[in-house]
Amino acid sequence: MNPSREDTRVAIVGGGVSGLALATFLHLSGVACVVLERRERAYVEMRQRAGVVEARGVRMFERWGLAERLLGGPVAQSIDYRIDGASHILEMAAEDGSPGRFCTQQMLVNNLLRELVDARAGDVRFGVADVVIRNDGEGRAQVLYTDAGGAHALDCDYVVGCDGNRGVSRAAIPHGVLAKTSHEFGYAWLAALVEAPVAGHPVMGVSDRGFVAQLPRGLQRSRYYLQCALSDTAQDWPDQRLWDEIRLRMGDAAIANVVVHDKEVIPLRSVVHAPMQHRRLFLAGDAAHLVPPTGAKGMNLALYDVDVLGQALVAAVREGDTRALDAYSETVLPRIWRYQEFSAWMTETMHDAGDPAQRGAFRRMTARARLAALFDSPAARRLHGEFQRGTA
Ligand code: RFL
Repeated sequence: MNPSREDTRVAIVGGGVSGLALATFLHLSGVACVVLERRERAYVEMRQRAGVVEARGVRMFERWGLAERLLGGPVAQSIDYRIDGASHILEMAAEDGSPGRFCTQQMLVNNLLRELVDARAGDVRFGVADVVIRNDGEGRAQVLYTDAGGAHALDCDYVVGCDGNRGVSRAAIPHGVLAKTSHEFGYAWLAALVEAPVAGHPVMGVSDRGFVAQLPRGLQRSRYYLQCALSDTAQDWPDQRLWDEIRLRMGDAAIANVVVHDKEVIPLRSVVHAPMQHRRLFLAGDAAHLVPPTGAKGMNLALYDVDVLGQALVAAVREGDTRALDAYSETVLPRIWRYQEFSAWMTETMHDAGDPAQRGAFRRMTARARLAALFDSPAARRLHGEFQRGTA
Protein backbone atom coordinates (compact mmCIF):
# COMPACT_ATOMS: atom_id res chain seq x y z
CA MET A 1 0.00 0.00 0.00
CA ASN A 2 1.25 3.50 -0.83
CA PRO A 3 2.08 5.68 2.18
CA SER A 4 -0.22 8.60 2.97
CA ARG A 5 1.45 11.83 1.83
CA GLU A 6 1.77 15.10 3.75
CA ASP A 7 3.81 18.27 3.57
CA THR A 8 5.54 20.48 6.13
CA ARG A 9 8.45 22.91 6.29
CA VAL A 10 10.61 21.19 8.92
CA ALA A 11 10.46 17.54 10.03
CA ILE A 12 12.08 16.94 13.42
CA VAL A 13 13.06 13.37 14.27
CA GLY A 14 13.07 12.91 18.06
CA GLY A 15 10.87 14.56 20.68
CA GLY A 16 13.37 14.86 23.52
CA VAL A 17 14.56 18.16 24.95
CA SER A 18 16.19 19.42 21.72
CA GLY A 19 13.37 18.37 19.38
CA LEU A 20 10.63 19.84 21.57
CA ALA A 21 12.54 23.09 22.20
CA LEU A 22 13.20 23.53 18.47
CA ALA A 23 9.58 22.80 17.58
CA THR A 24 8.39 25.31 20.19
CA PHE A 25 10.63 28.03 18.74
CA LEU A 26 9.56 27.27 15.14
CA HIS A 27 5.93 27.27 16.21
CA LEU A 28 6.35 30.66 17.91
CA SER A 29 7.99 31.92 14.70
CA GLY A 30 5.20 30.70 12.43
CA VAL A 31 7.23 27.95 10.72
CA ALA A 32 5.26 24.72 10.19
CA CYS A 33 6.95 21.65 11.65
CA VAL A 34 6.18 18.09 12.70
CA VAL A 35 7.97 16.16 15.46
CA LEU A 36 8.25 12.37 15.06
CA GLU A 37 8.95 10.59 18.37
CA ARG A 38 9.32 6.84 18.67
CA ARG A 39 8.19 6.65 22.31
CA GLU A 40 4.74 7.29 23.71
CA ARG A 41 4.12 10.61 25.46
CA ALA A 42 3.88 9.01 28.93
CA TYR A 43 7.38 7.55 28.54
CA VAL A 44 8.88 10.87 27.39
CA GLU A 45 7.25 12.60 30.38
CA MET A 46 8.77 10.15 32.85
CA ARG A 47 12.38 10.17 31.59
CA GLN A 48 14.82 11.61 34.18
CA ARG A 49 18.15 13.14 33.20
CA ALA A 50 19.86 16.51 33.53
CA GLY A 51 19.24 19.04 36.28
CA VAL A 52 20.61 22.51 35.48
CA VAL A 53 19.71 24.94 32.70
CA GLU A 54 22.70 27.25 32.46
CA ALA A 55 22.43 31.05 32.24
CA ARG A 56 22.73 31.04 28.43
CA GLY A 57 19.76 28.68 28.16
CA VAL A 58 17.76 30.78 30.62
CA ARG A 59 18.37 33.84 28.43
CA MET A 60 17.24 31.91 25.34
CA PHE A 61 13.91 31.04 26.98
CA GLU A 62 13.60 34.66 28.17
CA ARG A 63 14.03 35.80 24.55
CA TRP A 64 11.19 33.46 23.57
CA GLY A 65 9.07 34.96 26.37
CA LEU A 66 8.69 31.50 27.94
CA ALA A 67 11.28 31.39 30.75
CA GLU A 68 8.81 31.59 33.61
CA ARG A 69 6.45 29.02 32.07
CA LEU A 70 9.17 26.52 31.14
CA LEU A 71 11.77 26.78 33.91
CA GLY A 72 10.19 26.04 37.24
CA GLY A 73 13.25 25.46 39.39
CA PRO A 74 15.11 27.75 41.76
CA VAL A 75 18.19 29.76 40.79
CA ALA A 76 21.39 27.66 40.79
CA GLN A 77 23.40 29.34 43.56
CA SER A 78 26.38 27.23 44.56
CA ILE A 79 28.08 23.84 44.63
CA ASP A 80 29.70 22.07 47.57
CA TYR A 81 33.03 20.63 46.41
CA ARG A 82 33.48 17.99 49.13
CA ILE A 83 37.17 17.04 49.35
CA ASP A 84 37.84 14.12 51.73
CA GLY A 85 34.67 15.08 53.59
CA ALA A 86 35.56 18.81 53.90
CA SER A 87 33.20 21.29 52.20
CA HIS A 88 34.33 24.10 49.88
CA ILE A 89 31.29 26.07 48.71
CA LEU A 90 31.68 27.75 45.31
CA GLU A 91 29.16 30.36 44.19
CA MET A 92 27.63 29.81 40.75
CA ALA A 93 25.59 33.01 40.57
CA ALA A 94 27.11 35.61 38.24
CA GLU A 95 28.01 39.10 39.41
CA ASP A 96 25.89 40.43 36.54
CA GLY A 97 22.86 38.59 37.94
CA SER A 98 22.60 35.94 35.22
CA PRO A 99 22.48 32.61 37.06
CA GLY A 100 21.36 29.24 35.76
CA ARG A 101 18.27 27.48 37.09
CA PHE A 102 17.88 24.13 38.81
CA CYS A 103 15.27 22.71 36.46
CA THR A 104 15.29 19.01 35.75
CA GLN A 105 15.26 17.92 32.14
CA GLN A 106 12.07 16.02 32.97
CA MET A 107 10.40 19.21 34.22
CA LEU A 108 11.54 21.16 31.15
CA VAL A 109 10.32 18.44 28.77
CA ASN A 110 6.94 18.28 30.53
CA ASN A 111 6.59 22.06 30.38
CA LEU A 112 7.57 22.08 26.68
CA LEU A 113 4.93 19.43 25.95
CA ARG A 114 2.31 21.43 27.81
CA GLU A 115 3.28 24.63 25.96
CA LEU A 116 3.72 23.14 22.49
CA VAL A 117 1.12 20.36 22.36
CA ASP A 118 -1.55 21.26 24.90
CA ALA A 119 -1.54 25.08 24.72
CA ARG A 120 -0.54 25.68 21.08
CA ALA A 121 -1.69 22.49 19.31
CA GLY A 122 1.82 21.84 17.98
CA ASP A 123 2.19 18.66 15.91
CA VAL A 124 4.09 16.02 17.89
CA ARG A 125 3.46 12.43 16.77
CA PHE A 126 4.32 9.84 19.40
CA GLY A 127 4.86 6.12 18.91
CA VAL A 128 6.21 6.31 15.36
CA ALA A 129 8.48 3.57 13.95
CA ASP A 130 10.63 2.71 10.91
CA VAL A 131 11.79 6.31 10.33
CA VAL A 132 13.71 6.64 7.04
CA ILE A 133 15.18 9.98 5.91
CA ARG A 134 15.49 10.68 2.18
CA ASN A 135 17.94 13.47 1.65
CA ASP A 136 19.81 12.49 -1.47
CA GLY A 137 18.28 14.39 -4.38
CA GLU A 138 18.51 18.01 -5.46
CA GLY A 139 14.92 18.66 -4.42
CA ARG A 140 13.20 18.63 -1.05
CA ALA A 141 13.69 16.00 1.62
CA GLN A 142 11.25 13.32 2.73
CA VAL A 143 10.75 11.36 5.94
CA LEU A 144 9.02 7.98 5.81
CA TYR A 145 7.60 6.42 8.97
CA THR A 146 4.91 4.07 10.21
CA ASP A 147 2.48 4.25 13.10
CA ALA A 148 -0.69 2.45 14.18
CA GLY A 149 -2.48 4.05 11.21
CA GLY A 150 -0.07 2.66 8.59
CA ALA A 151 2.77 4.06 6.46
CA HIS A 152 3.31 7.79 5.95
CA ALA A 153 5.55 10.07 3.89
CA LEU A 154 6.29 13.60 5.04
CA ASP A 155 7.69 15.93 2.35
CA CYS A 156 9.65 18.81 3.85
CA ASP A 157 12.22 21.53 3.17
CA TYR A 158 14.48 20.48 6.03
CA VAL A 159 14.96 17.54 8.41
CA VAL A 160 16.48 17.98 11.87
CA GLY A 161 17.88 14.93 13.64
CA CYS A 162 17.17 15.43 17.35
CA ASP A 163 17.04 11.69 18.02
CA GLY A 164 19.96 11.29 20.39
CA ASN A 165 23.03 9.14 20.18
CA ARG A 166 21.21 5.98 19.10
CA GLY A 167 18.79 7.52 16.62
CA VAL A 168 18.55 7.05 12.87
CA SER A 169 19.35 10.58 11.61
CA ARG A 170 23.13 10.45 11.87
CA ALA A 171 23.15 7.09 10.08
CA ALA A 172 21.21 8.69 7.20
CA ILE A 173 24.30 10.75 6.31
CA PRO A 174 26.38 8.90 3.69
CA HIS A 175 29.55 7.16 4.78
CA GLY A 176 32.61 9.40 4.60
CA VAL A 177 30.80 12.72 5.15
CA LEU A 178 31.08 12.79 8.96
CA ALA A 179 34.28 12.62 10.97
CA LYS A 180 33.99 11.16 14.49
CA THR A 181 36.35 12.46 17.19
CA SER A 182 36.03 10.66 20.51
CA HIS A 183 37.66 9.91 23.84
CA GLU A 184 36.96 7.17 26.41
CA PHE A 185 37.79 8.15 30.00
CA GLY A 186 38.16 4.53 31.13
CA TYR A 187 35.64 4.57 33.98
CA ALA A 188 31.89 4.81 34.48
CA TRP A 189 29.36 6.31 36.89
CA LEU A 190 26.72 4.44 38.76
CA ALA A 191 23.71 6.81 38.67
CA ALA A 192 21.11 6.21 41.39
CA LEU A 193 17.87 8.18 41.60
CA VAL A 194 16.76 8.36 45.25
CA GLU A 195 13.74 9.56 47.22
CA ALA A 196 15.49 12.37 49.09
CA PRO A 197 16.14 15.99 48.07
CA VAL A 198 19.59 17.54 48.27
CA ALA A 199 19.93 18.91 51.79
CA GLY A 200 21.92 22.14 51.48
CA HIS A 201 24.07 22.48 48.37
CA PRO A 202 24.50 20.07 45.45
CA VAL A 203 27.71 18.11 46.07
CA MET A 204 30.63 17.15 43.82
CA GLY A 205 32.95 15.02 45.97
CA VAL A 206 36.43 13.56 45.91
CA SER A 207 37.82 10.87 48.21
CA ASP A 208 40.37 8.05 48.13
CA ARG A 209 37.50 5.75 47.18
CA GLY A 210 36.67 7.77 44.05
CA PHE A 211 34.26 10.42 42.80
CA VAL A 212 30.79 10.98 44.27
CA ALA A 213 28.09 13.57 43.53
CA GLN A 214 24.59 14.36 44.70
CA LEU A 215 22.55 16.62 42.38
CA PRO A 216 18.94 17.82 42.66
CA ARG A 217 16.27 16.10 40.58
CA GLY A 218 13.12 17.94 41.59
CA LEU A 219 11.80 18.90 45.00
CA GLN A 220 11.62 15.38 46.46
CA ARG A 221 14.42 13.55 44.70
CA SER A 222 18.11 13.67 43.94
CA ARG A 223 20.57 11.60 41.99
CA TYR A 224 23.80 10.19 43.38
CA TYR A 225 26.66 9.47 41.02
CA LEU A 226 29.48 7.15 42.07
CA GLN A 227 32.57 6.47 40.01
CA CYS A 228 32.74 2.74 39.23
CA ALA A 229 34.47 0.31 36.89
CA LEU A 230 33.40 0.20 33.24
CA SER A 231 32.62 -3.49 33.70
CA ASP A 232 30.22 -2.86 36.64
CA THR A 233 26.49 -3.39 36.23
CA ALA A 234 23.63 -2.11 38.39
CA GLN A 235 23.40 -5.62 39.92
CA ASP A 236 26.92 -5.16 41.33
CA TRP A 237 25.51 -2.35 43.48
CA PRO A 238 22.82 -3.62 45.87
CA ASP A 239 21.30 -0.82 47.96
CA GLN A 240 23.34 -1.54 51.11
CA ARG A 241 26.63 -1.35 49.19
CA LEU A 242 25.45 1.87 47.50
CA TRP A 243 24.64 3.63 50.80
CA ASP A 244 27.77 2.40 52.61
CA GLU A 245 29.88 3.74 49.74
CA ILE A 246 28.02 7.07 49.60
CA ARG A 247 28.62 7.64 53.34
CA LEU A 248 32.33 6.85 52.99
CA ARG A 249 32.88 9.00 49.89
CA MET A 250 30.84 11.92 51.25
CA GLY A 251 32.59 11.67 54.62
CA ASP A 252 29.16 11.78 56.28
CA ALA A 253 28.09 8.83 58.46
CA ALA A 254 24.69 10.46 59.07
CA ILE A 255 23.37 9.94 55.50
CA ALA A 256 20.38 7.59 55.83
CA ASN A 257 19.32 4.81 53.43
CA VAL A 258 16.20 5.88 51.53
CA VAL A 259 14.25 4.42 48.60
CA VAL A 260 16.31 4.00 45.43
CA HIS A 261 14.19 4.32 42.26
CA ASP A 262 16.62 3.20 39.62
CA LYS A 263 20.29 2.50 39.04
CA GLU A 264 22.15 2.77 35.77
CA VAL A 265 25.83 2.51 34.78
CA ILE A 266 26.99 5.28 32.42
CA PRO A 267 30.40 5.03 30.71
CA LEU A 268 32.13 8.43 30.59
CA ARG A 269 33.00 9.42 27.04
CA SER A 270 33.27 12.43 24.73
CA VAL A 271 32.20 12.31 21.08
CA VAL A 272 31.81 14.89 18.32
CA HIS A 273 30.50 14.07 14.83
CA ALA A 274 31.17 16.82 12.29
CA PRO A 275 30.02 18.49 10.14
CA MET A 276 26.58 18.52 11.77
CA GLN A 277 24.76 18.87 8.46
CA HIS A 278 24.45 17.27 5.05
CA ARG A 279 22.28 18.79 2.32
CA ARG A 280 18.86 19.31 3.97
CA LEU A 281 19.54 17.26 7.11
CA PHE A 282 20.88 18.90 10.30
CA LEU A 283 21.93 17.21 13.54
CA ALA A 284 21.38 18.72 17.00
CA GLY A 285 22.10 17.61 20.57
CA ASP A 286 23.23 14.08 21.41
CA ALA A 287 22.74 13.02 17.78
CA ALA A 288 25.89 15.03 17.03
CA HIS A 289 27.88 15.04 20.29
CA LEU A 290 28.19 13.50 23.75
CA VAL A 291 29.92 15.01 26.78
CA PRO A 292 30.66 13.25 30.08
CA PRO A 293 28.00 14.41 32.57
CA THR A 294 30.57 15.89 35.01
CA GLY A 295 30.27 19.38 33.52
CA ALA A 296 26.42 19.21 33.26
CA LYS A 297 26.62 20.40 29.65
CA GLY A 298 24.79 17.75 27.55
CA MET A 299 21.31 19.24 27.72
CA ASN A 300 22.73 22.75 27.60
CA LEU A 301 24.64 22.06 24.38
CA ALA A 302 21.48 20.53 22.90
CA LEU A 303 19.61 23.76 23.73
CA TYR A 304 22.44 25.85 22.26
CA ASP A 305 22.32 23.88 18.98
CA VAL A 306 18.59 24.38 18.56
CA ASP A 307 18.85 28.07 19.46
CA VAL A 308 21.29 28.65 16.57
CA LEU A 309 19.55 26.21 14.22
CA GLY A 310 16.06 27.52 14.98
CA GLN A 311 17.01 31.09 14.02
CA ALA A 312 18.74 29.83 10.86
CA LEU A 313 15.70 27.78 9.83
CA VAL A 314 13.38 30.75 10.34
CA ALA A 315 15.62 32.94 8.14
CA ALA A 316 15.71 30.25 5.45
CA VAL A 317 11.99 29.46 5.44
CA ARG A 318 10.60 32.96 5.93
CA GLU A 319 13.14 35.07 4.03
CA GLY A 320 14.81 32.55 1.74
CA ASP A 321 18.15 33.49 3.35
CA THR A 322 20.14 30.26 3.85
CA ARG A 323 23.45 31.81 4.93
CA ALA A 324 23.04 31.02 8.64
CA LEU A 325 21.80 27.53 7.81
CA ASP A 326 24.79 26.87 5.56
CA ALA A 327 27.08 28.04 8.39
CA TYR A 328 25.25 26.11 11.18
CA SER A 329 27.92 23.49 11.85
CA GLU A 330 30.84 25.92 11.85
CA THR A 331 28.85 28.32 14.06
CA VAL A 332 28.10 25.78 16.82
CA LEU A 333 31.26 23.66 16.79
CA PRO A 334 33.53 26.16 18.63
CA ARG A 335 31.20 26.19 21.67
CA ILE A 336 30.82 22.42 21.48
CA TRP A 337 34.59 22.06 21.67
CA ARG A 338 34.85 24.63 24.51
CA TYR A 339 32.31 22.58 26.46
CA GLN A 340 34.14 19.35 25.60
CA GLU A 341 37.29 20.91 27.02
CA PHE A 342 35.50 22.08 30.18
CA SER A 343 33.77 18.71 30.65
CA ALA A 344 37.04 16.78 30.15
CA TRP A 345 38.82 19.16 32.58
CA MET A 346 36.13 18.63 35.21
CA THR A 347 36.07 14.88 34.64
CA GLU A 348 39.83 14.39 34.86
CA THR A 349 40.26 16.77 37.78
CA MET A 350 37.49 15.19 39.86
CA HIS A 351 38.58 11.62 39.12
CA ASP A 352 42.37 11.98 39.16
CA ALA A 353 42.12 13.77 42.53
CA GLY A 354 40.34 10.79 44.08
CA ASP A 355 41.30 7.12 43.93
CA PRO A 356 45.13 7.08 43.66
CA ALA A 357 44.95 3.82 41.70
CA GLN A 358 43.25 5.77 38.93
CA ARG A 359 46.15 7.63 37.32
CA GLY A 360 48.87 7.59 39.97
CA ALA A 361 50.15 9.83 42.76
CA PHE A 362 51.54 12.56 40.48
CA ARG A 363 48.24 13.13 38.64
CA ARG A 364 46.42 13.00 41.96
CA MET A 365 48.52 15.82 43.38
CA THR A 366 48.28 18.00 40.26
CA ALA A 367 44.50 17.49 40.17
CA ARG A 368 44.28 18.49 43.84
CA ALA A 369 46.40 21.58 43.09
CA ARG A 370 43.87 22.52 40.37
CA LEU A 371 41.03 22.16 42.85
CA ALA A 372 42.94 24.22 45.45
CA ALA A 373 43.34 26.98 42.84
CA LEU A 374 39.58 26.93 42.34
CA PHE A 375 39.01 27.56 46.03
CA ASP A 376 41.87 30.06 46.52
CA SER A 377 42.33 31.99 43.27
CA PRO A 378 39.64 34.54 42.33
CA ALA A 379 40.78 34.41 38.68
CA ALA A 380 40.51 30.59 38.48
CA ARG A 381 37.16 30.73 40.25
CA ARG A 382 35.82 33.41 37.91
CA LEU A 383 36.73 31.43 34.79
CA HIS A 384 35.29 28.23 36.25
CA GLY A 385 32.08 30.06 37.14
CA GLU A 386 31.77 31.40 33.61
CA PHE A 387 31.97 27.88 32.22
CA GLN A 388 29.50 26.57 34.77
CA ARG A 389 27.01 29.29 33.91
CA GLY A 390 27.59 28.98 30.18
CA THR A 391 28.70 32.58 29.83
CA ALA A 392 32.30 31.69 28.79
P1 RFL B 1 17.34 12.99 23.96
O1 RFL B 1 16.87 13.75 25.14
O2 RFL B 1 17.95 11.63 24.17
O3 RFL B 1 16.11 12.86 22.96
C1 RFL B 1 16.19 12.06 21.81
C2 RFL B 1 14.78 11.65 21.46
O4 RFL B 1 14.77 10.97 20.22
C3 RFL B 1 13.91 9.84 20.31
N1 RFL B 1 14.33 8.89 19.27
C4 RFL B 1 13.64 8.68 18.14
N2 RFL B 1 12.50 9.21 17.67
C5 RFL B 1 12.05 8.78 16.46
N3 RFL B 1 12.69 7.84 15.73
C6 RFL B 1 13.84 7.28 16.16
N4 RFL B 1 14.47 6.36 15.43
C7 RFL B 1 14.36 7.71 17.42
N5 RFL B 1 15.46 7.38 18.15
C8 RFL B 1 15.43 8.10 19.26
C9 RFL B 1 14.11 9.36 21.74
O5 RFL B 1 13.04 8.54 22.18
C10 RFL B 1 14.17 10.69 22.49
O6 RFL B 1 12.91 11.13 22.87
O7 RFL B 1 18.42 13.81 23.12
P2 RFL B 1 18.60 15.42 22.96
O8 RFL B 1 17.28 16.06 22.68
O9 RFL B 1 19.73 15.58 22.02
O10 RFL B 1 19.02 15.94 24.41
C11 RFL B 1 20.27 15.61 24.94
C12 RFL B 1 20.14 15.44 26.44
O11 RFL B 1 19.07 14.55 26.72
C13 RFL B 1 21.44 14.92 27.07
O12 RFL B 1 22.56 15.60 26.53
C14 RFL B 1 21.45 15.13 28.59
O13 RFL B 1 20.43 14.39 29.22
C15 RFL B 1 22.81 14.72 29.13
N6 RFL B 1 22.83 14.69 30.58
C16 RFL B 1 23.01 15.87 31.27
N7 RFL B 1 23.08 17.05 30.61
C17 RFL B 1 23.19 18.22 31.29
O14 RFL B 1 23.21 19.31 30.68
N8 RFL B 1 23.30 18.22 32.67
C18 RFL B 1 23.25 17.07 33.40
O15 RFL B 1 23.31 17.10 34.63
C19 RFL B 1 23.09 15.83 32.70
N9 RFL B 1 22.99 14.66 33.37
C20 RFL B 1 22.66 13.48 31.27
C21 RFL B 1 22.72 13.50 32.68
C22 RFL B 1 22.40 12.27 30.60
C23 RFL B 1 22.23 11.10 31.30
N10 RFL B 1 22.00 9.89 30.57
C24 RFL B 1 21.27 9.92 29.34
C25 RFL B 1 22.94 8.86 30.61
C26 RFL B 1 22.53 12.33 33.39
C27 RFL B 1 22.26 11.13 32.72
C28 RFL B 1 21.99 9.89 33.55
